[in-house]
Amino acid sequence: MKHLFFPLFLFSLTISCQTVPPPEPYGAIPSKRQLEWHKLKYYAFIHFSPNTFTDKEWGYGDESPEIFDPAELDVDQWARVVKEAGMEGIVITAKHHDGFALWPSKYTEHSVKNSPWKDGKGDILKDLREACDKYGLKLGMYLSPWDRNHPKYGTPEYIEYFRNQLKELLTDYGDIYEVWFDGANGGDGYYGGANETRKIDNTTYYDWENTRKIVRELQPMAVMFSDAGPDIRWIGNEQGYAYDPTWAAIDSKDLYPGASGINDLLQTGSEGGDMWIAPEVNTSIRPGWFYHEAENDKVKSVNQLIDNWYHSAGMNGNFILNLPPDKRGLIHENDVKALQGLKAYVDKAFSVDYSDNATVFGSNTRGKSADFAADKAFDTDQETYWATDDAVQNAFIEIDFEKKIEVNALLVQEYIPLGQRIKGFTIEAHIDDRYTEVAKGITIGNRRLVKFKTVNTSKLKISFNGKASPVISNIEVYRVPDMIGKPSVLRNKEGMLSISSDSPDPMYRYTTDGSEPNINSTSYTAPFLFGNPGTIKVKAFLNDGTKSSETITKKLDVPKTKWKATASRESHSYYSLENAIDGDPKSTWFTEKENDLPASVTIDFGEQLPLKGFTYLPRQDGRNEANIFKYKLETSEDGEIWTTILKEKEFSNIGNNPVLQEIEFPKTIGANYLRLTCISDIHNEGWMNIAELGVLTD
Ligand code: FUL
Repeated sequence: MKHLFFPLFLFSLTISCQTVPPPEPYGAIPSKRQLEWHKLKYYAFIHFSPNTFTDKEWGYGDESPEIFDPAELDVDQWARVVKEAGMEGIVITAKHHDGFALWPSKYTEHSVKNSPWKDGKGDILKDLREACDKYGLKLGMYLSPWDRNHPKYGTPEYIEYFRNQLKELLTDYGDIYEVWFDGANGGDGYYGGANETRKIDNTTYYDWENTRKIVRELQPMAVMFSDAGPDIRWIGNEQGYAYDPTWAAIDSKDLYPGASGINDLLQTGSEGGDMWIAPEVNTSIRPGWFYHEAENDKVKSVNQLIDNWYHSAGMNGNFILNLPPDKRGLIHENDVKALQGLKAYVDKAFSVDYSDNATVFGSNTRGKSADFAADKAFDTDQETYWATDDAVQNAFIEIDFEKKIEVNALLVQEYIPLGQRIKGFTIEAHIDDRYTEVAKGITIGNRRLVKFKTVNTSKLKISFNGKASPVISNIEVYRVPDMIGKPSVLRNKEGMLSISSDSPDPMYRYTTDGSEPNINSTSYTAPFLFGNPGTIKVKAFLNDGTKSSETITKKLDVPKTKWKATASRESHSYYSLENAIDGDPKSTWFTEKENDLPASVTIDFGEQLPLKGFTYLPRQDGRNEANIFKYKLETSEDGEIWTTILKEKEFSNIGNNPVLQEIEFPKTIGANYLRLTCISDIHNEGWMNIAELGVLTD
């Protein structure tokens, strides 16, 4: 029961409530279909295709449909897992870049109808529709515009094919809430046997205007995702992070199909942008988008997912989390466990809203009307809101708990049908008889979760600076569980291993025999030599050990102590070559930018190593220029005679998802030298970078 601290005005409140008009909308505002989408916050992505069986991220398009054989495929399991995770829908890769259709499309033979699964009589989309209906989930379709299988890709005939497939998806599978058009276009592919590079002009080839009409006609309520909206936009990274500020609007002049180099703009949106195209925050629960057995122990931790939660559903976006089914056709148990962990956290953290029994006060109330009083931001009705007089753009709300309580998080929501109006807010807690600032931020929008240090307080004050008068539909106050930041493990070139974290003074315990560390395991006090290949597991503990972090497992190969690196090209300014082998993922080597390639780096191991493969980590600073796309890998025993191990390979999707690439060789080879040659970088700018180069040995 909410009390409004406003007794003196009660009389005037009741008589004026009939006549006070609501505020006028400000700036760009969402459409009806966008508003429906904003009511969601968390749903699943499913990446499933022949890639699941070939261990690839981007299929070339020449994969035989025969390899698609998920023996235990159970879409009911997917839907159940998704529902139990608290998610509200599923977007499935009906067709990824490899062109393979998960439904028996009339227009191609490259589909499930030529797979052993269900003797070619199966239709994953139909089964998934039924499962979604059973569990009350929405269904969305990802249809890749780039098709590395289709012989006519690059010609107008392919556009017709693409549209025909789109029509099938939007007619045969019930209500579709979201259509996902991927902007990725890598160039080369199988293309019906041509095996060539096909360049298209992204800005015109797909004739989006007319393609979009099909969606509007067949599924008027579906939101469209693409690199150019028109309904929702990419957040500019695949790590699952929106930051402050995140404006829902964006300048339409900067957003067009095929626009590149706008990741920063996609991230922030545009203050005062003319189109409402809010961000969808995407990431995969594993490093890759498709299932890879080698990533079974690299599933995002619960803490990591919680961090994503605050930076997506809590940062004016919706959270789409990818759950790639494995070769059996099931969502892997490790992924399920992580999902359940996030669900348990969210349920616990946001179970008690401490504003529920508080008295609230607004520094101004629109026309002194009860309809717009501060308590409207605390009721359960999302259609009511606290609003101020038009002239009052800076105002505050005070929440009086009437006794001291511990709190550390706040949920704030603007009433977005009237636009995104707030630019700047502060949260203060009443401690020792005065207000102390505990958090501040720039944007709020549809949903903003703010975490701050735990305070013991009887009152909170939230001040808003509006670009127009503030219109706040909801505020909730929480005491969320404390978290211990995960430890990070670094080993430098000399093999010295150090452990750190951003939590205050934790105690670290570790094991090297594969067992789970506990409070009695070896204690870490200072960097020590970790001179051989091995696995270390680290856990941080606080206080008497009652609070602990998640366990970090780090596999370390041979140390790089004796390694020497040389390059075919000069380094770019101060980005020294040593950065590529110093063990620090934050330091990166860049070559000079010379507008041509190849360029290569050679490592002299100083000894012979049994090489099973190599690892490449591109720059980790959130940018992707100079990331290696196509490469050649050679080894040598004497530095003179070289053997080509991998002739021309690609690091698929390394532009959008710059995670560690672990590449296994066809067989183990003894080598004293390794040479990595960059054949092309992702933007064809003629340079390369390496944050860390490593090896996989037996
Ligand atoms: C990217 C694609 O290239 C990836 O394979 C994945 O589908 C991701 C969601 O979008 O652009």
